[in-house]
Amino acid sequence: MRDLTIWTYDWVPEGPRGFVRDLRLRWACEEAGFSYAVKVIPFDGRETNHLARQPFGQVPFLDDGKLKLFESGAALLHLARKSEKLMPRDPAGEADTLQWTIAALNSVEMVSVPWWFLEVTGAKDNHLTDWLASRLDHIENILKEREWLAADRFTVADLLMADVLRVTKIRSFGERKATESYVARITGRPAFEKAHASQMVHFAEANAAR
Ligand SMILES: N[C@@H](CCC(=O)N[C@@H](CS)C(=O)NCC(=O)O)C(=O)O
Repeated sequence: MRDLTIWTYDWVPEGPRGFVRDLRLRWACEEAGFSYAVKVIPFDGRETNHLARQPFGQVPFLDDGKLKLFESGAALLHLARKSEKLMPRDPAGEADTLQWTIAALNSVEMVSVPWWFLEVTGAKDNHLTDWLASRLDHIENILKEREWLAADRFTVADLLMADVLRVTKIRSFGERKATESYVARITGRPAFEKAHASQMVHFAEANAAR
């Protein structure tokens, strides 16, 4: 029986396909070797229809048996606690993984998402550019020195940071070779490729049926 269920939308427009955050949870499950089901809630009416499961009307959310979690970061850390493949068990390695997981969400994505939003909505002067550049430069300097963010090995922190950084517009903004090669290396993992392909099939089938 599959205890893990990843919830996503029944359909999304073309732009976000391949980037919807259920991908993070699919990817983590693939890395850990967990079997999982994917279930859907309607995209239309999302503002109000599933607030009991995700208070902002968003996806993803996760069921693990009777446990229910929203926020991709919380769900990833929950999965990481179930598998050493995602987070080491020694206290130093675990602490390192936790801090870099939160850094991806709170120090990079907190800046990159509003920056990206201003870009795609055609803002004439994107006032967040210097702020984002500074965060990306710090990441670049770190990635020049090491292969993995935490614990000298692949962890869920790499999964999340690579997913945050792989948004094309962010990567094409400035030349950062270490970051480029990091994102290519982490997203070249078979687990990412499988998760990405599954999401693309999911939304292509949904689109054909719509
Ligand atoms: N902080 C949330 C963000 C979730 C999020 O932005 N989800 C997007 C899909 S990737 C969504 O549901 N967007 C639709 C909307 O906001 O109406 C998380 O990481 O789970």
